[in-house]
Amino acid sequence: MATAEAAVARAPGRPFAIESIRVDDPRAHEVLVTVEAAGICHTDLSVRAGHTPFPLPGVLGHEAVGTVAAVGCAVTATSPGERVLLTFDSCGACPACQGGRPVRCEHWPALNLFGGCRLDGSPTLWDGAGAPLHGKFFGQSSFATLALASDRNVVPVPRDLPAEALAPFGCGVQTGAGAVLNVLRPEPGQSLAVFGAGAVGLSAVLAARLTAATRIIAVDLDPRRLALAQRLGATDVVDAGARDAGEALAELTGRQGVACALETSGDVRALRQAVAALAIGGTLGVIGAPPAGTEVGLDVPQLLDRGPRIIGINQGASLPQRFLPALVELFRRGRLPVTELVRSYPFERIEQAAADARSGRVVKPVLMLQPTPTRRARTR
Ligand code: CXF
Ligand code: ZN
Repeated sequence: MATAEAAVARAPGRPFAIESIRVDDPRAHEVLVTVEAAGICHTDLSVRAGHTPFPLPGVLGHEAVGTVAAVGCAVTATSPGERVLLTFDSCGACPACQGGRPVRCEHWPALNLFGGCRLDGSPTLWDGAGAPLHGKFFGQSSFATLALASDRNVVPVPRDLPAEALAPFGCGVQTGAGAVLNVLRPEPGQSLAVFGAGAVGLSAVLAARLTAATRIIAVDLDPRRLALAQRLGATDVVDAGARDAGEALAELTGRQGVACALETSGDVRALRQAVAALAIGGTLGVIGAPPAGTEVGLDVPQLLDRGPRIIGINQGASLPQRFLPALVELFRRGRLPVTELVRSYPFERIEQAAADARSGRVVKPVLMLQPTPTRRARTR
């Protein structure tokens, strides 16, 4: 059993509380990681707000980078001292995992969202009074100085790259970039419209620049985000607050529509617009998650006439052990400049970081979990 500092989400709507907690020793396939940096994703805030079900009190955090502190007896994928990214978890044994599609793991919800404990029901975290806390959020709960992950959701990563840029690869960057590079795969000369210029949408724009798509159109309500999208490689932007996005996209494409679209905002109006924006036979990837139970209507004759494909995409349909090293190498070579999205915060400023994510002031806040030498000196 080890001691750590964690941001505990005690109850829906309550601020995070930094507390000393206890973390269980790694079992056979588990990996204990000293967390350097963890990104804040809107899913963390949605759980904290009580909109996405994960049992509280618990520790959130699901995109991180750190160093392996200890491994269970059956772990061969990594060893103590190695730097790793933390990403989503999967069981490794079900047909989807065996077929190389861990995002479709039959235990995905239990391992990543609703469980809050190991699959066998045992807790992994306890608070200072010895009461169990829910952990294993995305198989990690990395808003803590120590995270208990598994040998399937850690991916080795080089030591010479900045932690604040690496942390978001485990969810946000992988989700946006993977949707484009693994699923939509725009062909030469095709157009892609990205609805929502947050961390996921902008990662999709960055990835689209690596393809031969000739039009990359960002759609958002915030002109500052659209300016950023343009700096990152969008060829066109649509301010959906200022004009009708459907009409704007029709104009931009000579009324042909876009071959590929990606909905990252979770707004059903944007989803309808994205379907309507598709060219004949076009493909829409749906990433943004509205509240559970949300439905949208379909114009059935239009479906038959135009043959759109609508695909739900989780975590960029990524096989993390293969995809994340490739993305990190692209980052190293300056071809995926995610640093533009990131702002780092000391761990204890988690509430400010969360507020900045919610207000849209910052695209991707990243918490720095280990005190830097100057910060340590200052607190002495
Ligand atoms: C989310 C996407 C929306 C449903 C819950 C999981 N993934 C990452 O944050
Ligand atoms: Zn996420």
